[in-house]
Amino acid sequence: MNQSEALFAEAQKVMPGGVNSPVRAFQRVGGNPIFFKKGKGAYLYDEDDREFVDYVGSWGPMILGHAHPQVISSIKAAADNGLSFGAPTAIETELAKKICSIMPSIEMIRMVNSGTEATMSAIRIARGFTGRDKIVKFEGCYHGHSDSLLVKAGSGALTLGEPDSLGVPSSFAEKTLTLEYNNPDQVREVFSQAGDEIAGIIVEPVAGNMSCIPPEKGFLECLREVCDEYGALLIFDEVMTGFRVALGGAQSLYGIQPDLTTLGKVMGGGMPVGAFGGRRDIMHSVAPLGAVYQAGTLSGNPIAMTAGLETLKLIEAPGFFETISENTQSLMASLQSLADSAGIPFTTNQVGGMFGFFFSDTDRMTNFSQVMSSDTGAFVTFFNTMLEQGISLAPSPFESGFVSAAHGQTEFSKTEAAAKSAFEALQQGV
Ligand code: KE4
Repeated sequence: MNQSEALFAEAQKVMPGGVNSPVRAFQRVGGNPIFFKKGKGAYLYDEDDREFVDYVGSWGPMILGHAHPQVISSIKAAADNGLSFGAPTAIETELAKKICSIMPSIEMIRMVNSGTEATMSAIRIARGFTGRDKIVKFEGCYHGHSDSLLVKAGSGALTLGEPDSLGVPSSFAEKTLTLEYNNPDQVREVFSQAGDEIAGIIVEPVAGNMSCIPPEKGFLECLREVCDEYGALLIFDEVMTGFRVALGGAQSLYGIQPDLTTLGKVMGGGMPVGAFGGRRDIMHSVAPLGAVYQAGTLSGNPIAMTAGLETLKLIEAPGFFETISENTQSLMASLQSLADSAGIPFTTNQVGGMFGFFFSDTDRMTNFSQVMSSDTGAFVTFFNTMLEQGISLAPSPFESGFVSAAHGQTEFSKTEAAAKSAFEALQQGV
């Protein structure tokens, strides 16, 4: 028994599934999760001192790579002054201003402690601001685990085959209309029937929780149009895409201005941080200014703000996103070429430093049903063969992968060599 196996046995005695978030449990890929003890740059090190090239990046936050020296030293310095005061601090305003300058659609912002809190709050604001109850989301999109949004959700819910969680009152679920991603006709049809009851649309502008599915041309534009026509709010859930697919997120890439944006992951630099923000008139409805209540003990705590601010300062460097995007594109092209050489049906999607791959002969994956028709058994073989060779991918076919600024040619060469073996294993029907 190696260290991870021993630790997992202990963890399962006191935590459900031995984890603090379901998708980490390896239930979809078999075997035991690996217990890591250290990260540095593009690498993670497990309790048996094995080294892995990491493409999970803590599910997105670690765009700089693990333990970036400037982020770590800034946190250490901030910690010397105390961890949390439950009172306003200057650094909250500094980070808020920086985000508003990077994403102009955000005129005001509220810090929270997770993406779930951000999206849960944004939904409440949309309902409070419009006086309407219904919300539109898309199948395979995941917006965290608040009741209204755990309806046909992606990510861990989909991984475990439970896109609709127990414990969500039917009165909540019936207020959530779930449509097909990249299907503007269906959106227009639903709004023509119930547009005046819909408080808002929440969408991942690049879906990352049914693996990576970019928006087809016209899809986001359609969402903007129907929200304008029927007085609903357009909420871009950029928890994953914000500061990831581009500095200004997907809204800058596709040129669509949402009414509200939710953020997380990269903006915390690895610390627990989320945020929601948008039009000033809408944000004025948030307590203590307005009647939509939202609060949080550790929201905006100085340590998390320090990590986030340092991270955003570093990713503003000229060429940062161009390099990551080129590297990711090149990695996907290499994997595609290796799969083609091995005769394995395979296709990839990539936006900036975020990517997805599918064992399917569909040329371009654009929606949930296509993803569900891909060969998840082949994914499992590929995942485990890569892991055995020291390449750590997300343990689910319904998650995106992430390239950091710390990934370079050495790491890509290791990845490509491992992938060659993995595709050959699939070819031989291992
Ligand atoms: P958190 O509450 O996990 O911080 O954020 C929820 C969330 C909201 N919106 C989007 C687009 C997200 O991707 C997420 C969380 N992402 C998953 C990974 N696909 C978190 C991993 C996990 O659940 O352990």
